[in-house]
Amino acid sequence: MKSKILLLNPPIYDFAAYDFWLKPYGLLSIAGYLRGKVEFILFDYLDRLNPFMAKLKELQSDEWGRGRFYCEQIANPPCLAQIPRYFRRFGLPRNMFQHFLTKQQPCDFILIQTMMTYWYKGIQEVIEDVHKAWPKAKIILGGNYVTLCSSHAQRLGADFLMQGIDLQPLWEYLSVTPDLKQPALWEAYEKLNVGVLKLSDGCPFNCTYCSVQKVYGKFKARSLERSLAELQLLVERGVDSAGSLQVENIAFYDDALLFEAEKVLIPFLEEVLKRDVKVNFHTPNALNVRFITSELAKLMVQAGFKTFYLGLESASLQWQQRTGSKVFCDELAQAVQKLVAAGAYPQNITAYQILGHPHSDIQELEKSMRFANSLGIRGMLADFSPIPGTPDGEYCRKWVDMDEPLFHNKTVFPNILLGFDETNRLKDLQRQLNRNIG
Ligand code: B12
Ligand code: SF4
Repeated sequence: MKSKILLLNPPIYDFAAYDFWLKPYGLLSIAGYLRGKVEFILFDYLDRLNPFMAKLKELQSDEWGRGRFYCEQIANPPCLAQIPRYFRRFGLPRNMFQHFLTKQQPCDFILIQTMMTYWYKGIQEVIEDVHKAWPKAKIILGGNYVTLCSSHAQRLGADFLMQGIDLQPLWEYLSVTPDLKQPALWEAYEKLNVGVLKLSDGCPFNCTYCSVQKVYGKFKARSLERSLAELQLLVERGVDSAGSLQVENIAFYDDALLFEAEKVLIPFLEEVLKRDVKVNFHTPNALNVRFITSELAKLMVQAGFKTFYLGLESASLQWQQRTGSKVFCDELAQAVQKLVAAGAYPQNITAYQILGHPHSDIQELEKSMRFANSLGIRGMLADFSPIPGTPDGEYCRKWVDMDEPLFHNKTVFPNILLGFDETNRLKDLQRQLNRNIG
């Protein structure tokens, strides 16, 4: 008999959360490898197409499929009591899941997606509910939090932690042989309007604030054939009974989407054009502008890329060199020119800059914001989240207890480092600068 698995994407406990093309992609990928070999059901607390959220007007998607989550205000955790912001729980109400559990026959295994390290309270909540309703079910955690904070995660009461990216221990625990050619299990959703793709793993850079190379290693392309099969699945999956396309937006979760483009992204996009696939592509995870050539920019625009998020972080050369030299200012300026010449709209191009980095003293953030603005594109402040095990994250032990993941929260660290007033001043300035961009 096939075992039965519940796929679970927990709610988010945070000061802020927004559906910026958020999908539990690790979880769906694991489930895809087991397609046909086990029985699945999915409960996604963050699915905005669930009728409970879909009916709420204020949660409607914007033109690219992003939007707000349903949320409830809750008390700040005691260690964050000093942070002058409201703490909230984002996602479907808890009693919906409790009711769901009582309606179903218990599953053998529960696979839970973990994402930001500082979101573990949502995992605690769902483990508590599963334990109560289905005491015999085996709970498995995998993903970013488990990988970066494994000793903390061990205290949550799960039965098995899938740490890192070598999945062999998971297959042994589940006693199934995966089919690694299978795409993610997108059909687990009844309705879908946003999809995710990842054409590669890892990154050739090793920025001092980032964990990617430590976890995934250097850049490695995924199978093009599998990515194309996944694109096909998403596009077909999105056609409703009336024949209209629902998956209109696809976000890339790659860390280095443009690296070795001739081997990875270019062949993929050429196939997109050949198959006449009509979707909007987005790059919420910053692109490295160093790799944007005029030809690549043209191909991206032609294939359907609509929003471009570019990693700048700081315009200070000293800061850039101190943190890994992933990008320099002239490279950003040239990339913007090429994208605009290729037909991208400047108001859809955004440069990310880190707010509250521990080396802010040499970052010249305000000057950097004005520099990005002078290129005619939008800026977005990416609040710094200190990550344990990275040089910059470890340096933050000077200010916070890094063994408590709540202190990795991106709202918390900039507030502790710079203070509430300065953080707000910089955010206001960014809003003001963006006003003169289309
Ligand atoms: C996509 C992404 C985002 C998306 C959102 C993703 C989401 N659904 O929430 C966006 C762009 C919005 C985003 C935003 C941010 N992000 Co981000 N993001 C990522 C990225 C690239 C992938 C995460 C992901 O979806 N992984 C799942 C898929 C893609 O992984 P996979 O390879 O298929 O998974 C393998 C294994 O991990 C495992 N696995 C994965 N999931 C599961 C689940 C189960 C059950 C099992 C068994 C196994 C398993 O199996 C897979 C097979 O090998 C990671 C970096 C990375 N490469 O992991 C950073 C990362 C998670 N982000 C990070 C950061 C810093 C941020 C920001 C704070 C940046 C900023 N300042 O704005 C914000 C925070 C947003 C917020 N609201 O708080 C940090 C982590 C920070 C932290 N403290 O946890 C990371 C690790 C990058 C880094 N700099 O090191 N991010
Ligand atoms: S380029 Fe991006 S993904 Fe690569 S190490 Fe630097 S921040 Fe991380």
